[in-house]
Amino acid sequence: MSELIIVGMPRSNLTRSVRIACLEKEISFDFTSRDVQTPGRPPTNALLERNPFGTVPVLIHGTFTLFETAAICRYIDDNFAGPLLRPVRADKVARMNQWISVAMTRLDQNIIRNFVIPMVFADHKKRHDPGFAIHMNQLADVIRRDLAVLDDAYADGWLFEDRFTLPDMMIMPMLHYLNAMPGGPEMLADAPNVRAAYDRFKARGSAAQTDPLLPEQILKSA
Ligand SMILES: N[C@@H](CCC(=O)N[C@@H](CS)C(=O)NCC(=O)O)C(=O)O
Repeated sequence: MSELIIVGMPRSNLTRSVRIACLEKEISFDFTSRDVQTPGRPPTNALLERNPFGTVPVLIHGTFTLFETAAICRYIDDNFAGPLLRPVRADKVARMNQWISVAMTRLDQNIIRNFVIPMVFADHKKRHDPGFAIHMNQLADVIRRDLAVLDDAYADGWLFEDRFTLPDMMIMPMLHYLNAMPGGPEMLADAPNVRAAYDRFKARGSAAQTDPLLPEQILKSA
């Protein structure tokens, strides 16, 4: 068993970001979903002992336990040998922290919590409710505006040109879910630099190894 353990769920976009960071850092780790709650259920006591907020991912490194995706990703980059997952210059590090903050506070909310999750879990009746459709269209407009901002930021490749860095590792798994939603591919088509980055992401080994392999029936029904 490795001394580094990532606790989370394969379908969790944030758990995926952390697993991608470990793979890109080329460090060995164990990934476990043991004692993690099933969807819609309250956090298990075992998870609450590791993270009192009851969310994943959680990192366990020997006797050290850490929650919050951004903190975990930075810990992985700073504490292990391997390729650097961030830029070097101080101003660029500050810019990276800006994008991490945008990813964690804005994009995760707008794309995953407000759009993807309600879309996936809406039942047949809800999906045919005109009020729901209007609401989802408004949320889609917010995402389109976010993608337009990102499109400028991805004009030169990744956020930091040819270096695949931590905020890319946070944003790309969100786009994976967005692309699987009705209207998602069209939203990405309107942001061609983001789309190109997403296509490069899909070709990476770390993306393939962490692909949540979305169940076909969930996507078709969304
Ligand atoms: N701010 C937290 C958010 C973590 C989060 O919301 N994780 C989701 C999975 S992607 C989760 O644990 N959801 C289950 C729940 O909230 O009960 C972080 O950055 O790690």
